Amino acid sequence: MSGNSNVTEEVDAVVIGAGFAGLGMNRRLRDEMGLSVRVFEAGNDVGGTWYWNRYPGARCDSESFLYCLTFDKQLMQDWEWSGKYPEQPEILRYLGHVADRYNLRSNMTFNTRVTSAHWSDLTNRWTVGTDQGDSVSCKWLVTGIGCLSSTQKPKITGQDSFSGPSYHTGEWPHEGVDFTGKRVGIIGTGSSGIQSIPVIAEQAKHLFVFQRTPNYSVPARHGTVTKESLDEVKKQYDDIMAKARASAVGMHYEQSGQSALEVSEEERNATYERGWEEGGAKFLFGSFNDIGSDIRANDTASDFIRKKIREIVKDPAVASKLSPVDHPFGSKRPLIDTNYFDTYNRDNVTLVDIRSAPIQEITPTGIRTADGEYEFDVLVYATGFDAMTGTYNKMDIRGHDGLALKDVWAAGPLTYLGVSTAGFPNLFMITGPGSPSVLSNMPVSIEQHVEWISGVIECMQKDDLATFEADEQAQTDWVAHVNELASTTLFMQADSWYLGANIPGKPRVFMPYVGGVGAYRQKCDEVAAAGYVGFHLGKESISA
Ligand code: NA7
Repeated sequence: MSGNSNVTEEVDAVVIGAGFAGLGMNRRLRDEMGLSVRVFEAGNDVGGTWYWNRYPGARCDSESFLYCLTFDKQLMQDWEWSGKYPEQPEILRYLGHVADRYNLRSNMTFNTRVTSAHWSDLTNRWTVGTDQGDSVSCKWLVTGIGCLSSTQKPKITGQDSFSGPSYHTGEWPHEGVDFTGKRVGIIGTGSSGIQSIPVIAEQAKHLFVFQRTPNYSVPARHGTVTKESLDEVKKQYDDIMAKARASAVGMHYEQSGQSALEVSEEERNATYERGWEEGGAKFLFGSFNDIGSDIRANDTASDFIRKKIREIVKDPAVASKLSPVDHPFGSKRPLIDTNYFDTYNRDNVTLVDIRSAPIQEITPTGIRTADGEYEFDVLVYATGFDAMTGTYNKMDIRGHDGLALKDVWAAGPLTYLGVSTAGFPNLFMITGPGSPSVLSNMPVSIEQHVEWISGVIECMQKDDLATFEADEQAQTDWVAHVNELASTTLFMQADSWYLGANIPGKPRVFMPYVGGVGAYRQKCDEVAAAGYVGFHLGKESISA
């Protein structure tokens, strides 16, 4: 017991977040293991990432049938996706259906943000505080807070003076935005920009795209899917998901076993051409196995995409500005699009290169750059997130002796297996830094963590143990392994959010684990089978 008179509720577990992770964890702990659980969610309903990211064109880059929870085979058989890729409204409907179907909202508290979590060595419990005044005591604390949930809006001189509305893609108004007849400015050409620009361009009177760094993108080849093709998938669902779980990125595709350098130029280009026509992740993963590791191989893919940009974009000067040259293909998050480059052939779209002529200020009527003034009515920030650690650092999480997580992570996140941090017992991070997370099809990684974490809790309950904590040396070794693997890849050659490079002052540390979903799962399973080697399992259960 907590012994704290201010405590408003005592439960076995608190779960933070009601996206895929929070829903899956709640179902597992509450319904399958019989624990008392409280879930806190900042939004007013379930959805997580897909609750907030409602910008035009928002959709997932994983194919629909792979982007799902698999704990109930009947759910997998019953749900019908309508498109090749799941669009944001459909994912939100799916997660709403999951919540309804398993009555998962009944122990969720919405519109409530967790602001603090303090561990007590006296009681071996966490006290979780919220912005609504809750103070909940729990034995287990699980974060399902997403990897891209703290938006980053750069500080730009004069931005508060803008007289029209401005929106961040990651905090999009639920009622939508009507751009009809409006002049629109958008800053950012990452995934959110590349998805929203073609859609906004179709509606707006004029769209100014403020681009700092051009990005590689390949066609998604999005479209509807037939019932027959989904039925075929459903017949083989177990096999497909088994392959996805054992794969590098949580998808079932066969990875190519061939080097881009061991085939003729003609054969290589034919392979890229097939990937381009097929679209999506297959261009990267189905073509050659060394695009991510050998710069000479990578150059062939990067050159191919630049050639495509020159073919698609009619104005050679615009094509040149849209062609990435400062980082290898895939070293930033690989993007897939619908009509992105074609959009620059429209008369109502202007590309503004703010690398050569930076933004000087935002004015009441638009943006002034070093080479001119651009007037518009609505401003869109597609400027990304403080990825992977931003949301952790916003909460006051304290472990032993009041140790603050954000201090422990000041030089970059320290975790063992990306799921636990030394000094913070009984705290589990679903898809935390140091796990494959954002380099994978997220639900596959999320469910792996849900299963592994609940396995820990089951074992602790069976043996009546009180505390579970990462060993400092095991953590140091894991972090070194994560860094060492990343250093062998071309990921280190881009200023990406994977490296924290998009946030001024953030330590330059590669945060996700590049070793692959399958290998990572195997490592986690081995750790569990060996009695959770690298963790301390404490016996003292102290009751107040
Ligand atoms: P990203 O991928 O971080 O893209 C952000 C974009 O915003 C990128 O083009 C940035 O340019 C640009 N940006 C950021 N700050 C500035 C400033 N100060 N001035 C001009 N331009 C700026 O975020 P997304 O939301 O698109 O995607 C995030 C992930 O969500 C995505 O990868 C998917 O996993 C889903 P830069 O490249 O830094 O020069």
